[in-house]
Amino acid sequence: MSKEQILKEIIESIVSLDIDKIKPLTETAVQSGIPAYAVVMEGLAKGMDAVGQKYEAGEYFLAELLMAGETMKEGMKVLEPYLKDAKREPLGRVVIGTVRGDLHDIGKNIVATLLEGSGFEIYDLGVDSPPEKFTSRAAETNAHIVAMSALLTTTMPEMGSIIQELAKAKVRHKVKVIVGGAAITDEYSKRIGADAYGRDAVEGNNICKEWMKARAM
Ligand code: B1M
Repeated sequence: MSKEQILKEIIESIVSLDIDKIKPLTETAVQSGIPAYAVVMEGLAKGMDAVGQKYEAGEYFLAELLMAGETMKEGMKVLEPYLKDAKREPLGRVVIGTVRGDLHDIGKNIVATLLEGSGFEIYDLGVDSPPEKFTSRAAETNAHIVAMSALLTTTMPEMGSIIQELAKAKVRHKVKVIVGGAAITDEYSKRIGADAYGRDAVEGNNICKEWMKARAM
C-alpha cells in the first residue's frame, strides 16, 4: 500500500467508526515511514473533520461523534510513543486543559502529546477545568505557559475569565498564554489578551518552543 493509500484508509476508518482497523493501520503507517505527526494531522485529524461535517449535515449524531472520538484515541495510543522523544531536561512547564463546560479533549491531548514530545513537562488538567484550577496549578508548578483549548462557542468566554483570574492571582505576568481549538480565532485570542493562538497542534507546539528559546537568550 502506498503512503497516500494508508492515510486515506485511516481517514476512512475514522469516518466509518471502524475501531478495530485503526490500530493495525496506524502501525502500518509508522512502519512504512510516515512521520507520526503526519499520521495525526493528515490521517486521524482529517477523519475527525469529515465526521464533524457529517454531524453538521445531520448524517451523524452524538453516538457517532463519541465513537469517532474513541477510534481517534485508539490510533493515538499507537502514535504517542513515536511523538515523544527520549527523556531529557524539561524545556519548560506547561499547564494545559480544556476550559469549564467543555468536554472535548482530542485536540488538547494532541497538543499536550506534541509539547511533551518536545521536552515540556505537562500538567494536564483534563476537561471542564474552571479558571481557579488553571491559576492554582500554574502558581504551584511555577509554570512558564498556560495552554487552553475550547471547541464550543459557548465556552470560548471561559478563556478570558481564566486570563482575568491569572491576573487577579498575580500570576499573569509570569506566564505566556496560548489558546486554541476549533471555536477560536487569532482575532479572538487578541481580544481576550492571550499571547498567542495556535491554529493547530503543530503551530501551538512551535510557538511554545519559540517562547522558551527567546527566554534562554
Ligand atoms: Co462536539 N461539537 N459537542 N463532541 N464535536 C463540535 C465541536 C461541533 C463543531 C460539531 C458541529 O456542530 N459541527 C459543535 C460545536 C458548535 C459550536 O459551538 N460552534 C459541537 C457540539 C455542539 C457538541 C455538543 C454541545 C453536542 C450536544 O450535546 N448537543 C456536546 C458538548 C459537550 C461539552 O463539551 N459540554 C458535544 C460533545 C461531543 C462528544 C463528547 C460526543 C465528542 C468529544 C469527544 C472528546 O473530545 N473526547 C465531540 C466531537 C468528537 C466533536 C467533533 C466532531 C470533533 C472534535 C475533534 O475532536 N476534532 C467537533 C466537530 C469539529 O470540530 N469539526 C464537535 C479533532 C481535533 C483533532 O480537533 O479539537 O479542533 P480540535 O483540535 C485541533 C485544533 O483546534 C488545535 O489543535 C488540534 C489538532 O491540530 N487545538 C489547539 C486544539 N486545542 C488547542 C490548544 C492550543 C493550540 C491548538 O494551544 C493551547
